[in-house]
Amino acid sequence: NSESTWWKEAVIYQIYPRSFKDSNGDGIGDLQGIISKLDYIKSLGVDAVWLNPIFTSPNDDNGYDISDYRSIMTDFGTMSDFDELLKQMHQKELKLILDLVPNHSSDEHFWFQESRKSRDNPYRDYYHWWPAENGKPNERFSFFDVNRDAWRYDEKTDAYYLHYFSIKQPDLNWENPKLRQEMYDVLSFWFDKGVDGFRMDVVPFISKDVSFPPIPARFNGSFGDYYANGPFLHDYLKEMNREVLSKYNGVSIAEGVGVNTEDVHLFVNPDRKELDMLYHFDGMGIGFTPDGFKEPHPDGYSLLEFKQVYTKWDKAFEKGWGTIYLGNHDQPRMLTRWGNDAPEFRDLSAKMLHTFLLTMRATPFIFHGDEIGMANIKFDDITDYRDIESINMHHYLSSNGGDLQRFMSAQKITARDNGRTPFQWDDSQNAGFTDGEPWLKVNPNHKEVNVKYQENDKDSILSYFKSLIALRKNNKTLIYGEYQLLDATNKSVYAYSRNDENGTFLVLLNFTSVDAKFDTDYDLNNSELILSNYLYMDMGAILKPYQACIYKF
Ligand code: TEU
Ligand code: CA
Repeated sequence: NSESTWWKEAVIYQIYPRSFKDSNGDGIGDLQGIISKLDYIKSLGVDAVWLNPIFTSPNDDNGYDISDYRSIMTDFGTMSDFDELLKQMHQKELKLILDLVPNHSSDEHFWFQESRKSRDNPYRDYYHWWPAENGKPNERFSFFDVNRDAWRYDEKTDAYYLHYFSIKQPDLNWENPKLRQEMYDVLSFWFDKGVDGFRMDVVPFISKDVSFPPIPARFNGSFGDYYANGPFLHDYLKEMNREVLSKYNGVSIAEGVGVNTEDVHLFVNPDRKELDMLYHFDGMGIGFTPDGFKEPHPDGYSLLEFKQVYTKWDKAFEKGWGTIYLGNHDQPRMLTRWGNDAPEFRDLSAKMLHTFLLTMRATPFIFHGDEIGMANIKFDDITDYRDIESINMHHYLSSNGGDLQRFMSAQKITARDNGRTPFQWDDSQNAGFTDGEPWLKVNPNHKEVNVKYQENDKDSILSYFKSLIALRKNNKTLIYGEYQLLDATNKSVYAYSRNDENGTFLVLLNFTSVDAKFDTDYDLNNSELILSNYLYMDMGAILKPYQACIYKF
């Protein structure tokens, strides 16, 4: 495989810069903090790092509201810190992927400041405006506004502007060729510095039907599906490819919200010359109730549904390549959500989930902290939350007589801040993250769960995680080999094989806290056990709680 598709064989490590390592005691992670931990990152065996946005931002949505796409957020450092980070990463043969936010900017961006000044301002058409004399625009839903309304009235020019996210994140108007060129220039600016690719935030949303018709009823409650795949989306992506991506060697990854298995090839089929990879959201709704605020289903999640989703996505690509993840900065911790964060099951279930991530036929994205089994913090008090999504939903429910108690209890499982608490380096007061006051509370379990302990323990989650990466790297079958679901109707065990001319791997994963039977046609007596999260094995047809095994035939 050629250098230009390095990302197929890569393991990508996601860093939420605000939460990784603070170098100057202001309680906020920063670029110098990341530089100081490059040896750690390298020791994991990962190939590339994806950084959430590091650009100048008033931080209404932690950097996803950008006011200057070409400078570094003061909290995170300076451009020379960035240059040093990139240089040192490349010296260590680590690639750097940045986050492009093309769908919206900050309302404090110069473009928007100009745009809202007058109806004939040269930047007016950089955003979506609806003149008030045309009446109230058709309903659009905002993910983060306290009123849930994506149209905000702006007095100065007697018009509404569109914001799918917070009121400080006005949507950019991709129908305007000037705006598109601005974005391509931003990409070139960073590619010229030598970055190795971009993850593209809500890129399926960039094209809109600017007549803004009523949303068809079938999208009620799933606005994201309506927002995705607008009329000119693929024209814009092709243009972006032609103008920028094709001129550089970087990887392009769509955040694929609203994209299903039928549409995905439109993004990633290499013949179409658009993007390289996309990560889907099908797994992220499993076990959460669809209506209102995100709430866990009282019966937990269904492993059958989980298996169906990941099996369907394995088959989704005739041409093109998939990704796989179980957590990120928008999700609760994977251990709490898909495993079991009780002390007796923490290590076992974290290892089991990593076994899944690193043995599937797709590029794994590992969210920092998952390699040591960080868990949800489960705040009791709304004042502990920093995420605009939680705070504004709380505000909305309080002003509309919503069930706040139920909301707060759901947040312990579903809130995004659960995945954003500071990284746990050691057992000291702030987990070695900062000498100051951390911007978000540190999980008290850092006394037991931290890098310092796990680095010195060959049976730790961290050590197991490193072995898994090494195993994947040394066995192309685990990267490219055919995936086949086995024992499909088993409600407790996820069993599958990976197979090519070099042999067959059998992966067995017990997703429950009790012993579980499994039934595959493989005779384990003819195989070698390559890796397991249990020390002692009997070869019977029973898996212990959260047991994970990889056999080779
Ligand atoms: O997320 C886009 C998205 O659609 C969801 O992940 C959404 O944020 C989530 O469902 C809310 O619960 C991206 C970023 O990853 C996220 O951090 C930003 O807040 C969002 O875009 C806006 O830029
Ligand atoms: Ca700092």
